[in-house]
Amino acid sequence: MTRTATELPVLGRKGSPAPPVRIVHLGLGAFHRSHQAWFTAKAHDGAEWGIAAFTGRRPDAARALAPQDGLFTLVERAADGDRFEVVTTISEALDGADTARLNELLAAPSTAIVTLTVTEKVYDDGGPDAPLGRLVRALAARRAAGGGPIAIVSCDNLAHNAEVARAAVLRVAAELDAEASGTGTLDASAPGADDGGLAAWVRQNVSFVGTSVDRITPRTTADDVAEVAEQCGYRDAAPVVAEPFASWILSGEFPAGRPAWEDAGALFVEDIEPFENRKLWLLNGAHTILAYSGQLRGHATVAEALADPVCRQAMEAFWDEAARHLTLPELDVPGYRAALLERFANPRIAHYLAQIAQDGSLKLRLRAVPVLRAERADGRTGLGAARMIAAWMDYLVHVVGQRAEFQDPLEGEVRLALGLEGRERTETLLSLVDAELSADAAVVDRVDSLLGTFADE
Ligand code: CS2
Repeated sequence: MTRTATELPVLGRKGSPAPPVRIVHLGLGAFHRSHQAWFTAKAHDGAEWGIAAFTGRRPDAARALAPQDGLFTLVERAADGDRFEVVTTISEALDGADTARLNELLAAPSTAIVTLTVTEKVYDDGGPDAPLGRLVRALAARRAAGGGPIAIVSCDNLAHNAEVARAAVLRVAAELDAEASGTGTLDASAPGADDGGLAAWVRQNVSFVGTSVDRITPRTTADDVAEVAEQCGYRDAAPVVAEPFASWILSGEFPAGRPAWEDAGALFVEDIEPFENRKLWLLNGAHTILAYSGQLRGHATVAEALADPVCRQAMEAFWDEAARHLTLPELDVPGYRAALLERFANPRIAHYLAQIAQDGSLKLRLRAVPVLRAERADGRTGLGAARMIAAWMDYLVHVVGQRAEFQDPLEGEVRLALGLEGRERTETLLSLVDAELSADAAVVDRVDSLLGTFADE
């Protein structure tokens, strides 16, 4: 006889100790757990590398995980069934507002790594309560305590994420230095700025590691929670569902050591850029084009959109274009594309297009613009990338027409642009994605001519 969920024991460590914290993570969400926490669990020395994971804007994930000692179930959802695994590497699940604990952990020499999944837009936000502000204050605590060198590993879907993270951290550090010295704005890049100060300490002690991360992780549903209770015989308030595929490509130094992530298939490379581009353009770019074209044509998930030949052709046309700029043989673009088709078609993963459609202006900048620019530089039109941008515009018009919500870091600007009409609207929306492209009349005309491509017949 099956027991009701409330009679089941709660998932927990039951007295066995959590692994010692050596990694601090900012951005405790489903992706961190299906990816970095899982890679760490798979490393042969994973038991020596506990993670203290802090939430971002909302403390919910910490509230759900703390009563179960940081443990959670990873539901690996393959086309032919689910596999369940308890991931034990999160030693502490903490509210991001707990900066006292963050400072304490970063001050400890035993802390060797900070990983970040703070989303693309956060790197521009240096306010003191924003994750980066908190991180930089915690680095100041490490400096004061003589905690020693450390690696910061950005796991966000950004090109050059190491450099972006470095620039953001240095900017905030220079602001703190300026505050401390009361001398107004200190130029962190000026000669002599290295004489003492936090920014100088960061330059000497913090290694920024670039990564390309990949694992499709749709939002957990109430059905997933119920399934775990039924199949595993315990209560887990926060399981994570992910596809079986997982990839992590990294480049950079770990001055205080790292887990043997290669045991779980992580790849360490010298030059990460071609790998970043492959992932951002082929996977994320395809996601974005499917998200807009698919919703315009009445689909809800990636698998549904892929099954629609109109969406699939648009995606493949974009792939053909992007592939011209992914020329390293080891990128194995044909193999990567074939694997993506299989991953996207996984009928048991409900990956919602609405989730992917969020933050479009920023995602297009990373996923469509580089391909469009590269095509233009080679004397071609960049039709596939332009179609992705046009689909975003049509989607926004549709959503706003329905008085539905949309999420974008430039929401205010987007809404203003949507108040315009015709080519002017196209040009203004395009300027929010890329100012230079919007100054190119041929690109504006091209995008404008592609509006309506995915109108539902
Ligand atoms: C998606 C990504 O939501 C999105 O924008 O494209 O989250 C994607 O699922 C992951 O990068 C896969 O690794």
